[in-house]
Amino acid sequence: MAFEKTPGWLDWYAGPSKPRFQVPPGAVDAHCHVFGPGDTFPFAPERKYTPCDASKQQLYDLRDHLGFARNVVVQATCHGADNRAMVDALVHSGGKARGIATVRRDVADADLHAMHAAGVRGVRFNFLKRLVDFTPKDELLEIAGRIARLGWHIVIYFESVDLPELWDFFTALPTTVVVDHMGRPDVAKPIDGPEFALFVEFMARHPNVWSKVSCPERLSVSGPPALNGEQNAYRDVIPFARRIVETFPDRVLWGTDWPHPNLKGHMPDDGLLVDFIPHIATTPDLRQKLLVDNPMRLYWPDETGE
Ligand code: 0GY
Repeated sequence: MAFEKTPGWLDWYAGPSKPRFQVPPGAVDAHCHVFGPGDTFPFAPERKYTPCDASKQQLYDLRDHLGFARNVVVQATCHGADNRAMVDALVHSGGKARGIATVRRDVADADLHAMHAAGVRGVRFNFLKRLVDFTPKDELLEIAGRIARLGWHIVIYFESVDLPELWDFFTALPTTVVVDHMGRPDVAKPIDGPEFALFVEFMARHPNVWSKVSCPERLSVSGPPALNGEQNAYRDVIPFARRIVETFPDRVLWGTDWPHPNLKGHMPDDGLLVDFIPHIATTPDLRQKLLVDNPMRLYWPDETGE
């Protein structure tokens, strides 16, 4: 089935540069997606955007090019609760990928067990209205209770202004909770202002909460290397990400977010995104935790990074 991309859609960056920063052996790209290909794995009727194709082989080629060893493939909203493309990527990864699914209340136990066998280790609850329709909290809590029994965790995606309203719901979740992209702070606001302070407090008070310190290209107002020069790329995001990495070094993850859905303005060179890592994790010890020890503990607890 042929799909027409959303007008203005930016395709992922072909031919990314080789990063100058060498990630430690066994590093995990803990936030990335596959899209289709649409003629094999059709996009969901309820989707809010139609992307370009971004296949598992293209993802794994990027992994090798950037020097990573493993991936965590997060179900993208354009596939709704049809997890076949993501699961297909896992089963063809040779054990080098884990997955985060989207499920509805009607998911069968047998399907959850099959996904577990394929490498799924969590579900994502998404609160961005531009990406998903509303799901009642009681349905999410029911799902949370079921997946907790499998030892899975919950990934939450929300915007910082919504944290006060969602706080009680998030703190009622019975599993490890991983926040996407630091809860999307507004980096034009002061780092010590009330909004980001609330997010730091959220993590400080709840030891089951982790954060991905990903997506400078999505959060930055100051912009990409082309505007700032490589040394200053996304410089406004650095203090926010660094604060989280240094305050919670054992509860942070990093990911490329390839193929970068819904970006406006520019598509990042993934090699330069990797070169951003030493700006936010400034010592070898912090980088080892961020890129290897933490994701291995969460996704491959029975293995050590190579
Ligand atoms: C991200 C961010 C976005 C999209 C999705 O599943 C998705 O569609 O996650 C976004 O548009 O901010 O993490 O990939």
